Amino acid sequence: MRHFFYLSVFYIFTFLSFNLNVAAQQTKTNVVIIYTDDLGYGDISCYNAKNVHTPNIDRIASNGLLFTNAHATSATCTPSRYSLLTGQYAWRKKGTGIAPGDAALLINPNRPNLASVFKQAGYETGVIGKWHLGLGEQGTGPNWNGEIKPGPIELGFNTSFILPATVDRVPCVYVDGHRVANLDPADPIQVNYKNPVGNWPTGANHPELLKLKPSHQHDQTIVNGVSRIGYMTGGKSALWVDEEISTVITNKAVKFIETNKSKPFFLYFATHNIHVPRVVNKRFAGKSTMGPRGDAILELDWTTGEVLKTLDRLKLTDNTLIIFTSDNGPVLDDGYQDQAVQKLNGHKPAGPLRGGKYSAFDGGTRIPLIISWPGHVTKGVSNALLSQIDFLASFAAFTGNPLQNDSELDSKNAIDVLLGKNTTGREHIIEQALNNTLSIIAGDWKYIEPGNGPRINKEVNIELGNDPKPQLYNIKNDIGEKHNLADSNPEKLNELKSLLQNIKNQ
Ligand code: NG6
Ligand code: CA
Repeated sequence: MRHFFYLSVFYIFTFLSFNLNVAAQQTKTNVVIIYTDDLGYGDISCYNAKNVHTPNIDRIASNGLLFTNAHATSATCTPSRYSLLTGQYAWRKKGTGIAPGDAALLINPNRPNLASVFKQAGYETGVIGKWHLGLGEQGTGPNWNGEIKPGPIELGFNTSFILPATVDRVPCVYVDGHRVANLDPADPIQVNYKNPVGNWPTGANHPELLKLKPSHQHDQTIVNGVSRIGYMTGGKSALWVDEEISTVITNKAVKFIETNKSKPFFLYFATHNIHVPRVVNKRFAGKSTMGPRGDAILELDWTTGEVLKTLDRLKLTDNTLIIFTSDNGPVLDDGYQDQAVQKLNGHKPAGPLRGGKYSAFDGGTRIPLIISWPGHVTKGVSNALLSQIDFLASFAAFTGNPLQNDSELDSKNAIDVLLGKNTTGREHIIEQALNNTLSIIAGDWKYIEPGNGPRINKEVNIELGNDPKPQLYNIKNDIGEKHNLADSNPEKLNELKSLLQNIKNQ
Protein backbone atom coordinates (compact mmCIF):
# COMPACT_ATOMS: atom_id res chain seq x y z
CA MET A 1 0.00 0.00 0.00
CA ARG A 2 2.75 2.37 1.08
CA HIS A 3 4.67 1.41 -2.05
CA PHE A 4 1.64 2.37 -4.13
CA PHE A 5 1.44 5.74 -2.34
CA TYR A 6 5.08 6.61 -3.12
CA LEU A 7 4.65 5.47 -6.67
CA SER A 8 1.59 7.74 -7.08
CA VAL A 9 3.44 10.71 -5.64
CA PHE A 10 6.29 10.00 -8.02
CA TYR A 11 3.90 9.88 -10.98
CA ILE A 12 2.13 13.07 -9.97
CA PHE A 13 5.46 14.88 -9.70
CA THR A 14 6.68 13.55 -13.01
CA PHE A 15 3.41 14.52 -14.61
CA LEU A 16 3.49 18.03 -13.14
CA SER A 17 7.08 18.76 -14.05
CA PHE A 18 6.52 17.45 -17.56
CA ASN A 19 3.58 19.81 -17.94
CA LEU A 20 5.51 22.72 -16.51
CA ASN A 21 8.17 22.08 -19.12
CA VAL A 22 5.59 22.08 -21.85
CA ALA A 23 4.19 25.34 -20.51
CA ALA A 24 7.67 26.85 -20.41
CA GLN A 25 8.26 25.82 -23.98
CA GLN A 26 4.96 27.21 -25.12
CA THR A 27 5.88 30.71 -24.04
CA LYS A 28 8.67 30.35 -26.59
CA THR A 29 6.26 29.98 -29.46
CA ASN A 30 7.83 30.86 -32.81
CA VAL A 31 6.60 34.04 -34.45
CA VAL A 32 6.57 34.70 -38.18
CA ILE A 33 5.42 38.04 -39.56
CA ILE A 34 4.84 38.06 -43.31
CA TYR A 35 4.88 41.77 -44.11
CA THR A 36 3.70 42.40 -47.65
CA ASP A 37 4.11 45.56 -49.68
CA ASP A 38 1.20 47.66 -51.02
CA LEU A 39 -1.32 44.81 -50.67
CA GLY A 40 -4.83 46.24 -50.37
CA TYR A 41 -7.85 45.41 -48.23
CA GLY A 42 -9.57 43.87 -51.25
CA ASP A 43 -6.60 42.14 -52.91
CA ILE A 44 -6.83 38.58 -51.51
CA SER A 45 -9.69 36.14 -51.67
CA CYS A 46 -10.28 35.87 -47.91
CA TYR A 47 -11.01 39.64 -48.10
CA ASN A 48 -13.47 39.02 -50.95
CA ALA A 49 -11.20 39.55 -53.98
CA LYS A 50 -13.00 37.93 -56.89
CA ASN A 51 -10.57 38.09 -59.81
CA VAL A 52 -7.65 36.50 -58.00
CA HIS A 53 -7.54 33.40 -55.86
CA THR A 54 -5.11 33.12 -52.93
CA PRO A 55 -5.63 29.68 -51.35
CA ASN A 56 -2.42 29.67 -49.30
CA ILE A 57 -3.00 33.06 -47.72
CA ASP A 58 -6.62 32.12 -47.14
CA ARG A 59 -5.46 29.02 -45.23
CA ILE A 60 -4.06 31.31 -42.49
CA ALA A 61 -7.47 32.93 -42.23
CA SER A 62 -9.43 29.69 -42.18
CA ASN A 63 -7.16 28.26 -39.46
CA GLY A 64 -7.13 31.52 -37.53
CA LEU A 65 -8.55 34.99 -37.19
CA LEU A 66 -9.19 37.66 -39.84
CA PHE A 67 -9.32 41.33 -38.81
CA THR A 68 -11.69 43.73 -40.52
CA ASN A 69 -10.43 46.85 -38.72
CA ALA A 70 -6.64 46.47 -38.61
CA HIS A 71 -4.34 49.34 -39.58
CA ALA A 72 -0.81 50.06 -40.62
CA THR A 73 0.32 53.31 -39.03
CA SER A 74 1.05 55.02 -42.32
CA ALA A 75 -0.01 55.07 -45.95
CA THR A 76 3.58 54.55 -47.14
CA CYS A 77 6.27 52.05 -46.48
CA THR A 78 9.11 53.56 -44.46
CA PRO A 79 7.00 55.13 -41.68
CA SER A 80 4.83 52.01 -41.37
CA ARG A 81 7.89 49.80 -41.04
CA TYR A 82 9.50 52.23 -38.62
CA SER A 83 6.42 52.13 -36.39
CA LEU A 84 6.02 48.37 -36.70
CA LEU A 85 9.56 47.70 -35.50
CA THR A 86 9.95 50.47 -32.92
CA GLY A 87 6.44 50.86 -31.51
CA GLN A 88 6.78 54.63 -31.94
CA TYR A 89 4.56 56.60 -34.29
CA ALA A 90 6.85 57.63 -37.15
CA TRP A 91 5.44 61.18 -37.30
CA ARG A 92 7.14 61.77 -33.94
CA LYS A 93 10.53 61.32 -35.59
CA LYS A 94 11.87 63.53 -38.36
CA GLY A 95 13.24 61.93 -41.51
CA THR A 96 11.07 58.82 -41.47
CA GLY A 97 9.28 59.55 -44.77
CA ILE A 98 9.83 57.34 -47.86
CA ALA A 99 13.60 56.71 -47.67
CA PRO A 100 15.94 56.97 -50.64
CA GLY A 101 18.05 53.87 -51.24
CA ASP A 102 21.15 55.46 -49.71
CA ALA A 103 19.57 56.72 -46.47
CA ALA A 104 21.31 56.11 -43.13
CA LEU A 105 19.71 53.77 -40.57
CA LEU A 106 16.55 55.46 -39.29
CA ILE A 107 16.08 53.40 -36.14
CA ASN A 108 18.03 54.16 -32.99
CA PRO A 109 19.70 50.89 -31.90
CA ASN A 110 19.41 52.00 -28.26
CA ARG A 111 15.63 51.84 -28.26
CA PRO A 112 13.80 48.54 -27.96
CA ASN A 113 12.53 47.16 -31.25
CA LEU A 114 10.89 43.91 -32.29
CA ALA A 115 14.22 42.19 -32.97
CA SER A 116 15.82 43.22 -29.67
CA VAL A 117 12.72 42.17 -27.74
CA PHE A 118 12.75 38.68 -29.22
CA LYS A 119 16.51 38.37 -28.98
CA GLN A 120 16.44 39.30 -25.32
CA ALA A 121 13.88 36.56 -24.76
CA GLY A 122 16.29 34.00 -26.22
CA TYR A 123 14.87 33.79 -29.73
CA GLU A 124 16.81 33.38 -32.96
CA THR A 125 15.84 36.48 -34.92
CA GLY A 126 15.84 37.00 -38.66
CA VAL A 127 14.87 39.63 -41.22
CA ILE A 128 14.52 38.54 -44.83
CA GLY A 129 13.29 40.72 -47.70
CA LYS A 130 12.52 44.39 -48.04
CA TRP A 131 14.13 46.70 -45.49
CA HIS A 132 13.62 50.35 -46.55
CA LEU A 133 14.68 51.78 -43.17
CA GLY A 134 18.13 53.03 -44.14
CA LEU A 135 21.56 51.54 -43.46
CA GLY A 136 24.84 52.87 -42.13
CA GLU A 137 25.84 55.83 -40.00
CA GLN A 138 24.08 59.18 -39.99
CA GLY A 139 25.95 61.59 -42.22
CA THR A 140 27.63 58.94 -44.33
CA GLY A 141 24.95 56.32 -45.02
CA PRO A 142 25.84 52.85 -46.29
CA ASN A 143 29.29 51.89 -47.54
CA TRP A 144 28.21 49.48 -50.28
CA ASN A 145 31.74 48.22 -50.82
CA GLY A 146 32.64 47.59 -47.20
CA GLU A 147 30.88 46.79 -43.96
CA ILE A 148 27.33 48.10 -44.08
CA LYS A 149 26.47 49.01 -40.52
CA PRO A 150 24.68 49.85 -38.36
CA GLY A 151 21.67 47.98 -39.77
CA PRO A 152 19.38 45.11 -38.85
CA ILE A 153 22.10 43.15 -37.05
CA GLU A 154 22.85 46.07 -34.73
CA LEU A 155 19.10 46.25 -33.97
CA GLY A 156 19.04 42.62 -32.85
CA PHE A 157 18.47 40.51 -35.96
CA ASN A 158 20.92 37.58 -35.89
CA THR A 159 20.21 36.79 -39.54
CA SER A 160 19.73 39.52 -42.12
CA PHE A 161 19.25 39.05 -45.86
CA ILE A 162 17.65 42.16 -47.28
CA LEU A 163 16.72 44.24 -50.27
CA PRO A 164 18.09 47.56 -48.96
CA ALA A 165 15.21 49.85 -50.01
CA THR A 166 12.60 49.04 -52.65
CA VAL A 167 13.00 47.11 -55.88
CA ASP A 168 12.36 50.30 -57.88
CA ARG A 169 15.37 51.98 -56.21
CA VAL A 170 19.10 51.44 -56.66
CA PRO A 171 21.31 49.70 -55.67
CA CYS A 172 19.77 46.54 -57.13
CA VAL A 173 21.62 44.13 -54.86
CA TYR A 174 20.96 41.94 -51.82
CA VAL A 175 22.69 42.74 -48.55
CA ASP A 176 23.64 39.59 -46.65
CA GLY A 177 24.68 40.36 -43.09
CA HIS A 178 26.99 43.34 -43.29
CA ARG A 179 27.93 43.00 -46.96
CA VAL A 180 26.53 43.16 -50.46
CA ALA A 181 26.04 39.53 -51.52
CA ASN A 182 28.27 38.29 -54.39
CA LEU A 183 30.12 41.58 -54.78
CA ASP A 184 33.39 41.47 -56.72
CA PRO A 185 35.75 43.93 -54.97
CA ALA A 186 37.31 44.68 -58.36
CA ASP A 187 33.98 46.10 -59.52
CA PRO A 188 32.88 48.45 -56.75
CA ILE A 189 29.36 49.88 -56.53
CA GLN A 190 28.59 53.58 -56.82
CA VAL A 191 25.17 54.96 -56.00
CA ASN A 192 23.90 58.50 -56.39
CA TYR A 193 20.39 59.86 -56.00
CA LYS A 194 21.18 63.30 -57.45
CA ASN A 195 23.63 62.97 -60.29
CA PRO A 196 24.42 60.24 -62.79
CA VAL A 197 27.39 58.00 -61.96
CA GLY A 198 29.21 55.75 -64.44
CA ASN A 199 27.97 55.17 -67.95
CA TRP A 200 25.18 52.63 -67.61
CA PRO A 201 22.16 53.51 -69.76
CA THR A 202 19.15 55.20 -68.23
CA GLY A 203 15.48 54.78 -69.03
CA ALA A 204 15.34 58.45 -70.07
CA ASN A 205 18.14 58.08 -72.66
CA HIS A 206 17.65 54.50 -73.79
CA PRO A 207 13.98 53.57 -73.63
CA GLU A 208 14.60 50.99 -76.40
CA LEU A 209 16.47 48.86 -73.83
CA LEU A 210 13.51 48.56 -71.47
CA LYS A 211 11.33 45.50 -71.00
CA LEU A 212 9.09 47.51 -68.63
CA LYS A 213 8.57 51.21 -69.34
CA PRO A 214 8.12 53.82 -66.64
CA SER A 215 4.92 55.86 -66.49
CA HIS A 216 6.26 58.51 -64.12
CA GLN A 217 9.76 58.97 -62.61
CA HIS A 218 11.63 55.63 -62.56
CA ASP A 219 13.63 56.57 -65.65
CA GLN A 220 17.15 56.53 -64.24
CA THR A 221 19.68 53.65 -64.26
CA ILE A 222 18.55 50.53 -66.12
CA VAL A 223 19.20 47.22 -64.39
CA ASN A 224 17.84 43.98 -65.87
CA GLY A 225 15.81 45.88 -68.47
CA VAL A 226 13.98 47.97 -65.84
CA SER A 227 14.83 51.61 -65.16
CA ARG A 228 14.87 52.64 -61.49
CA ILE A 229 14.85 55.62 -59.16
CA GLY A 230 18.47 56.68 -58.64
CA TYR A 231 21.74 56.12 -60.46
CA MET A 232 24.18 53.27 -59.96
CA THR A 233 27.13 51.62 -61.60
CA GLY A 234 29.38 48.67 -60.71
CA GLY A 235 28.64 45.52 -58.73
CA LYS A 236 27.65 43.55 -61.86
CA SER A 237 28.12 40.16 -60.20
CA ALA A 238 25.87 41.24 -57.31
CA LEU A 239 22.87 42.54 -59.28
CA TRP A 240 19.56 40.89 -58.55
CA VAL A 241 17.35 39.48 -61.29
CA ASP A 242 13.81 40.71 -60.66
CA GLU A 243 12.23 37.47 -61.88
CA GLU A 244 14.18 35.54 -59.22
CA ILE A 245 13.65 37.76 -56.18
CA SER A 246 10.62 35.94 -54.79
CA THR A 247 12.33 32.56 -55.17
CA VAL A 248 15.56 33.81 -53.60
CA ILE A 249 13.95 35.37 -50.55
CA THR A 250 11.43 32.54 -50.09
CA ASN A 251 14.28 30.01 -50.12
CA LYS A 252 16.12 32.11 -47.54
CA ALA A 253 13.03 32.18 -45.31
CA VAL A 254 12.61 28.41 -45.63
CA LYS A 255 16.29 27.91 -44.81
CA PHE A 256 16.02 30.18 -41.76
CA ILE A 257 13.11 28.10 -40.43
CA GLU A 258 14.93 24.82 -41.13
CA THR A 259 18.13 26.01 -39.45
CA ASN A 260 16.30 27.18 -36.35
CA LYS A 261 13.67 24.47 -36.12
CA SER A 262 14.80 23.34 -32.66
CA LYS A 263 15.05 26.84 -31.21
CA PRO A 264 12.41 29.48 -30.70
CA PHE A 265 12.61 31.85 -33.64
CA PHE A 266 11.22 35.17 -34.80
CA LEU A 267 11.16 35.77 -38.55
CA TYR A 268 10.29 39.15 -40.03
CA PHE A 269 9.71 38.19 -43.64
CA ALA A 270 9.05 41.31 -45.70
CA THR A 271 8.14 40.50 -49.29
CA HIS A 272 8.81 42.83 -52.21
CA ASN A 273 5.48 41.75 -53.68
CA ILE A 274 3.28 43.42 -54.73
CA HIS A 275 5.27 46.68 -54.98
CA VAL A 276 6.48 47.97 -58.36
CA PRO A 277 8.25 46.96 -60.53
CA ARG A 278 6.01 43.92 -60.79
CA VAL A 279 8.29 41.55 -62.68
CA VAL A 280 7.35 38.04 -61.59
CA ASN A 281 8.91 34.66 -62.27
CA LYS A 282 7.83 32.94 -65.49
CA ARG A 283 5.91 30.41 -63.34
CA PHE A 284 3.47 33.24 -62.59
CA ALA A 285 3.74 35.54 -65.61
CA GLY A 286 0.38 35.73 -67.34
CA LYS A 287 -1.23 33.36 -64.82
CA SER A 288 -3.77 35.86 -63.47
CA THR A 289 -6.39 37.71 -65.47
CA MET A 290 -5.12 41.04 -64.10
CA GLY A 291 -1.68 41.40 -65.68
CA PRO A 292 1.54 41.72 -63.66
CA ARG A 293 -0.20 43.12 -60.56
CA GLY A 294 -2.46 40.05 -60.35
CA ASP A 295 0.50 37.77 -61.17
CA ALA A 296 2.43 39.34 -58.28
CA ILE A 297 -0.47 38.49 -55.94
CA LEU A 298 -0.24 34.85 -57.13
CA GLU A 299 3.51 34.88 -56.56
CA LEU A 300 2.93 36.25 -53.05
CA ASP A 301 0.44 33.47 -52.42
CA TRP A 302 3.05 30.92 -53.52
CA THR A 303 5.63 32.48 -51.16
CA THR A 304 3.16 32.27 -48.28
CA GLY A 305 2.38 28.65 -49.15
CA GLU A 306 6.08 27.73 -49.05
CA VAL A 307 6.38 29.13 -45.52
CA LEU A 308 3.27 27.24 -44.38
CA LYS A 309 4.46 24.01 -46.04
CA THR A 310 7.84 24.28 -44.32
CA LEU A 311 6.22 24.72 -40.92
CA ASP A 312 3.98 21.70 -41.60
CA ARG A 313 6.88 19.55 -42.81
CA LEU A 314 8.94 20.37 -39.72
CA LYS A 315 5.89 19.88 -37.46
CA LEU A 316 6.17 23.45 -36.22
CA THR A 317 2.71 24.67 -37.24
CA ASP A 318 1.15 24.14 -33.80
CA ASN A 319 3.95 26.03 -32.10
CA THR A 320 4.14 28.96 -34.50
CA LEU A 321 2.15 32.17 -34.48
CA ILE A 322 1.89 33.60 -37.99
CA ILE A 323 0.74 37.08 -38.89
CA PHE A 324 0.18 38.04 -42.51
CA THR A 325 -0.38 41.74 -43.18
CA SER A 326 0.58 44.73 -45.36
CA ASP A 327 2.52 47.98 -44.90
CA ASN A 328 0.02 50.30 -46.61
CA GLY A 329 -2.91 50.30 -48.97
CA PRO A 330 -3.00 49.48 -52.67
CA VAL A 331 -1.88 51.42 -55.72
CA LEU A 332 -2.27 50.55 -59.40
CA ASP A 333 0.07 52.60 -61.61
CA ASP A 334 2.90 53.40 -59.18
CA GLY A 335 5.40 54.36 -61.85
CA TYR A 336 5.53 51.60 -64.50
CA GLN A 337 3.29 50.79 -67.45
CA ASP A 338 2.25 47.37 -66.21
CA GLN A 339 -1.44 47.50 -67.18
CA ALA A 340 -2.56 47.42 -63.55
CA VAL A 341 -5.36 49.88 -64.34
CA GLN A 342 -6.41 48.43 -67.70
CA LYS A 343 -6.69 44.84 -66.48
CA LEU A 344 -8.65 45.40 -63.26
CA ASN A 345 -11.86 44.05 -64.74
CA GLY A 346 -13.93 45.17 -61.76
CA HIS A 347 -11.39 44.15 -59.09
CA LYS A 348 -11.39 46.59 -56.16
CA PRO A 349 -7.90 46.65 -54.61
CA ALA A 350 -9.08 48.58 -51.54
CA GLY A 351 -12.41 46.74 -51.31
CA PRO A 352 -15.08 49.10 -49.97
CA LEU A 353 -12.56 51.69 -48.73
CA ARG A 354 -11.91 55.13 -50.18
CA GLY A 355 -8.45 56.15 -51.37
CA GLY A 356 -5.39 53.90 -51.44
CA LYS A 357 -1.65 54.05 -50.82
CA TYR A 358 -0.57 57.61 -49.81
CA SER A 359 -4.11 58.53 -48.69
CA ALA A 360 -5.58 59.83 -45.43
CA PHE A 361 -8.73 57.89 -46.27
CA ASP A 362 -8.84 54.36 -44.90
CA GLY A 363 -7.73 52.84 -48.21
CA GLY A 364 -4.28 54.10 -47.26
CA THR A 365 -3.91 52.35 -43.94
CA ARG A 366 -6.67 49.82 -43.24
CA ILE A 367 -5.02 46.64 -44.41
CA PRO A 368 -5.56 42.88 -44.42
CA LEU A 369 -4.34 41.25 -41.20
CA ILE A 370 -4.74 37.57 -40.47
CA ILE A 371 -3.22 35.52 -37.71
CA SER A 372 -3.03 31.85 -36.85
CA TRP A 373 -1.71 29.88 -33.89
CA PRO A 374 -3.65 26.63 -33.70
CA GLY A 375 -5.37 26.09 -30.37
CA HIS A 376 -4.60 29.60 -29.11
CA VAL A 377 -6.11 32.08 -31.55
CA THR A 378 -9.89 32.24 -31.47
CA LYS A 379 -10.93 31.29 -34.98
CA GLY A 380 -13.16 33.52 -37.07
CA VAL A 381 -13.45 37.24 -37.77
CA SER A 382 -12.58 40.10 -35.42
CA ASN A 383 -13.90 43.63 -35.82
CA ALA A 384 -11.62 44.90 -33.05
CA LEU A 385 -9.68 48.10 -33.70
CA LEU A 386 -6.05 47.03 -34.08
CA SER A 387 -2.88 48.88 -35.10
CA GLN A 388 0.54 47.55 -36.01
CA ILE A 389 1.91 50.13 -33.56
CA ASP A 390 1.04 47.60 -30.84
CA PHE A 391 3.15 44.71 -32.13
CA LEU A 392 6.17 45.76 -30.07
CA ALA A 393 4.45 45.89 -26.67
CA SER A 394 2.32 42.85 -27.53
CA PHE A 395 5.27 40.64 -28.39
CA ALA A 396 7.31 41.94 -25.49
CA ALA A 397 4.50 40.74 -23.21
CA PHE A 398 4.14 37.54 -25.23
CA THR A 399 7.78 36.61 -24.60
CA GLY A 400 7.39 37.31 -20.88
CA ASN A 401 9.33 40.61 -20.79
CA PRO A 402 6.69 43.35 -20.90
CA LEU A 403 8.01 46.79 -21.86
CA GLN A 404 8.70 49.15 -18.98
CA ASN A 405 6.80 52.46 -18.94
CA ASP A 406 4.26 51.05 -21.35
CA SER A 407 1.85 53.88 -20.52
CA GLU A 408 4.24 56.49 -21.96
CA LEU A 409 4.76 54.67 -25.22
CA ASP A 410 2.66 54.65 -28.36
CA SER A 411 2.82 50.84 -28.39
CA LYS A 412 0.43 49.07 -26.01
CA ASN A 413 0.08 45.40 -25.23
CA ALA A 414 -2.72 44.14 -27.49
CA ILE A 415 -1.87 40.44 -27.43
CA ASP A 416 -5.41 39.59 -26.26
CA VAL A 417 -6.77 41.43 -29.27
CA LEU A 418 -4.39 39.60 -31.61
CA LEU A 419 -5.41 36.26 -30.13
CA GLY A 420 -9.09 37.12 -30.40
CA LYS A 421 -9.76 37.14 -26.64
CA ASN A 422 -10.57 40.84 -26.66
CA THR A 423 -12.97 41.79 -29.43
CA THR A 424 -13.06 45.58 -28.87
CA GLY A 425 -9.43 46.54 -29.28
CA ARG A 426 -7.85 49.95 -29.04
CA GLU A 427 -9.61 53.09 -27.92
CA HIS A 428 -7.98 55.06 -30.69
CA ILE A 429 -5.40 54.81 -33.43
CA ILE A 430 -3.58 57.41 -35.49
CA GLU A 431 -2.97 57.16 -39.22
CA GLN A 432 -0.43 59.14 -41.25
CA ALA A 433 -0.86 60.00 -44.91
CA LEU A 434 1.84 60.84 -47.45
CA ASN A 435 1.81 64.58 -46.75
CA ASN A 436 1.87 63.84 -43.02
CA THR A 437 -1.80 64.66 -42.61
CA LEU A 438 -2.90 62.80 -39.48
CA SER A 439 -6.23 61.14 -38.80
CA ILE A 440 -7.58 59.61 -35.65
CA ILE A 441 -10.04 56.74 -35.33
CA ALA A 442 -11.86 56.31 -32.03
CA GLY A 443 -14.81 53.93 -31.83
CA ASP A 444 -17.02 54.36 -34.87
CA TRP A 445 -15.59 57.78 -35.72
CA LYS A 446 -12.72 59.09 -37.78
CA TYR A 447 -11.40 62.63 -37.90
CA ILE A 448 -9.01 63.82 -40.62
CA GLU A 449 -7.21 67.03 -39.70
CA PRO A 450 -7.44 69.88 -42.22
CA GLY A 451 -4.55 70.18 -44.66
CA ASN A 452 -3.54 72.13 -47.71
CA GLY A 453 -2.00 69.22 -49.59
CA PRO A 454 -3.36 68.18 -53.00
CA ARG A 455 -6.71 66.38 -53.01
CA ILE A 456 -5.56 63.91 -55.62
CA ASN A 457 -2.20 62.42 -56.45
CA LYS A 458 -2.63 62.71 -60.20
CA GLU A 459 0.24 60.38 -61.13
CA VAL A 460 -1.26 57.43 -59.30
CA ASN A 461 -4.86 58.70 -59.51
CA ILE A 462 -5.58 58.30 -55.79
CA GLU A 463 -7.62 60.65 -53.60
CA LEU A 464 -5.29 61.74 -50.82
CA GLY A 465 -7.99 62.81 -48.38
CA ASN A 466 -6.55 66.32 -47.95
CA ASP A 467 -9.08 69.06 -47.38
CA PRO A 468 -8.63 72.56 -45.94
CA LYS A 469 -11.77 71.80 -43.90
CA PRO A 470 -11.88 69.27 -41.05
CA GLN A 471 -13.44 65.91 -41.94
CA LEU A 472 -15.45 63.63 -39.69
CA TYR A 473 -16.80 60.26 -40.77
CA ASN A 474 -18.82 57.57 -39.08
CA ILE A 475 -16.77 54.69 -40.45
CA LYS A 476 -19.13 52.08 -39.07
CA ASN A 477 -22.09 53.27 -41.13
CA ASP A 478 -20.01 54.88 -43.86
CA ILE A 479 -16.91 52.73 -44.39
CA GLY A 480 -16.32 54.50 -47.72
CA GLU A 481 -15.96 57.92 -45.99
CA LYS A 482 -18.46 59.62 -48.28
CA HIS A 483 -20.39 61.81 -45.84
CA ASN A 484 -18.44 64.43 -43.97
CA LEU A 485 -20.34 65.01 -40.70
CA ALA A 486 -18.03 67.72 -39.34
CA ASP A 487 -20.70 70.44 -39.64
CA SER A 488 -23.54 68.37 -38.26
CA ASN A 489 -21.67 66.88 -35.30
CA PRO A 490 -19.38 69.58 -33.89
CA GLU A 491 -19.24 67.83 -30.51
CA LYS A 492 -17.72 64.64 -31.90
CA LEU A 493 -15.48 66.72 -34.13
CA ASN A 494 -14.07 68.63 -31.16
CA GLU A 495 -13.73 65.51 -29.06
CA LEU A 496 -11.58 63.76 -31.69
CA LYS A 497 -9.69 66.92 -32.55
CA SER A 498 -8.59 67.44 -28.96
CA LEU A 499 -7.85 63.74 -28.49
CA LEU A 500 -5.53 63.90 -31.51
CA GLN A 501 -3.93 67.08 -30.17
CA ASN A 502 -3.31 65.46 -26.76
CA ILE A 503 -1.65 62.44 -28.32
CA LYS A 504 0.49 64.68 -30.54
CA ASN A 505 1.63 66.58 -27.45
CA GLN A 506 2.61 63.45 -25.51
C1 NG6 B 1 7.33 56.98 -54.44
C2 NG6 B 1 7.51 56.40 -55.82
C3 NG6 B 1 6.76 55.09 -55.90
C4 NG6 B 1 7.18 54.16 -54.75
C5 NG6 B 1 7.02 54.89 -53.43
C6 NG6 B 1 7.52 54.08 -52.27
C7 NG6 B 1 7.67 58.17 -57.54
C8 NG6 B 1 6.89 59.14 -58.35
N1 NG6 B 1 6.94 57.34 -56.81
O1 NG6 B 1 8.06 58.15 -54.32
O2 NG6 B 1 6.98 54.46 -57.12
O3 NG6 B 1 8.51 53.77 -54.92
O4 NG6 B 1 7.76 56.08 -53.45
O5 NG6 B 1 6.66 53.05 -52.00
O6 NG6 B 1 8.88 58.14 -57.58
S1 NG6 B 1 6.69 52.43 -50.58
O7 NG6 B 1 5.64 51.43 -50.57
O8 NG6 B 1 8.00 51.84 -50.43
O9 NG6 B 1 6.42 53.51 -49.64
CA1 CA C 1 4.57 49.86 -49.31
